[in-house]
Amino acid sequence: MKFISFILFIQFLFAGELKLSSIKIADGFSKPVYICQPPGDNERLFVLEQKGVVKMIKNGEKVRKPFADIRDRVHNPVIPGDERGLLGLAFHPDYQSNGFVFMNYIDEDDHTIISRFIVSENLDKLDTDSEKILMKIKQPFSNHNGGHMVFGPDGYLYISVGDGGKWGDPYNNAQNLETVFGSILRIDVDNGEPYAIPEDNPFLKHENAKKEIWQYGLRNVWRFSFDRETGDIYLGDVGQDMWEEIDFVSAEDAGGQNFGWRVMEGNHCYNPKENCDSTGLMPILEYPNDANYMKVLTGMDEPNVDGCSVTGGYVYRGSAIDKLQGTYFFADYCSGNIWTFKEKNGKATEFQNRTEEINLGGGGFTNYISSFGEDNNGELYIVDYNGIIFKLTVAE
Ligand SMILES: [Ca+2]
Ligand SMILES: [Ca+2]
Repeated sequence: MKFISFILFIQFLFAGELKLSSIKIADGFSKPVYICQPPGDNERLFVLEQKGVVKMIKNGEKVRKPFADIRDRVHNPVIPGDERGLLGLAFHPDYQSNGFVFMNYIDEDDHTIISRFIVSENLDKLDTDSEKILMKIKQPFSNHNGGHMVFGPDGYLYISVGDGGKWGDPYNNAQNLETVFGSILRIDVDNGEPYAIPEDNPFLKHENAKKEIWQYGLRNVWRFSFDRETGDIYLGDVGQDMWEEIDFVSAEDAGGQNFGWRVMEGNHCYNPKENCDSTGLMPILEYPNDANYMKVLTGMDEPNVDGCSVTGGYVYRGSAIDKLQGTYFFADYCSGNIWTFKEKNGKATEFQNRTEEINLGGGGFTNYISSFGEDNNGELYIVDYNGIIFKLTVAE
């Protein structure tokens, strides 16, 4: 027993020694915004380019010919700071048998389009003529288009729809269940025409509500994810002028949550500015978003502040870095900061800034982390909007 205690003690001593790093696995992408892997395929990673192209990394090598090119129907050109273009992609859980790929993009007339495509006989090529549009939503403004799509552990497709845009949610869309804006939608793509509403969606009995709504009160969730072990959901909701936030809901509580926007920004009243009804769910974590303010104040192009736009990430469930089990990674698009925490009883614990440690590009540091991604083994990737894909590793 004493010996085991000693071993445990030694392990404890070294527990703090874990040092993370990153390696570049591919570069030369044009404004990449996401990376993912189809179920049942450990050879290929798929990288989304915002202009409307999907590229592959096959057995570690970037493939020249794209998997898909839908530039003919995606809003172009993508100007700096543009929130339009190809924004999300999800492989069907039964992709190996049905070849279904779902994409979320902004078309030339500023609609959000959610479509299903089918892979061609050549498995390295999507049949772009197979497009079947499931949803077409006219965007009132060019920004806040959400765009992320993920299949949940229940097999339903979850879709992030931003509040529609402009500034301060002028139409109060996010609190309005009669519009899909400012929400996470949940649909059944395996039934109905063109899809069905799951029977346990929370607002089915609400007469005028959009029945697709799963959660609401969101400003612009750019990326969200499910913990692949627990089914808990983590959402990165981009803030207005003051606060960026991560929202968390456990798998057993999920459905029907109001995350507070535009009444609240993070933990703070937004509209009205004081004495707001703060019954909206509080974020698990917030950080100040003072980039624009600091820019004016200091005249610096890239002031050293926490950030300006949260990029939601993943709970690490890989096997390569055992000590990271259950650690949630997220980042800020503007400052390049990468942070982690562990959720315990609905609270963020062990919060850490990992930016220097992960040291993207060995010091060739990026300010533009557009997304994280996860492969089938649960290993994590970091997408640099400047065109580079990194993999999270342990320092030698
Ligand atoms: Ca919009
Ligand atoms: Ca909120």
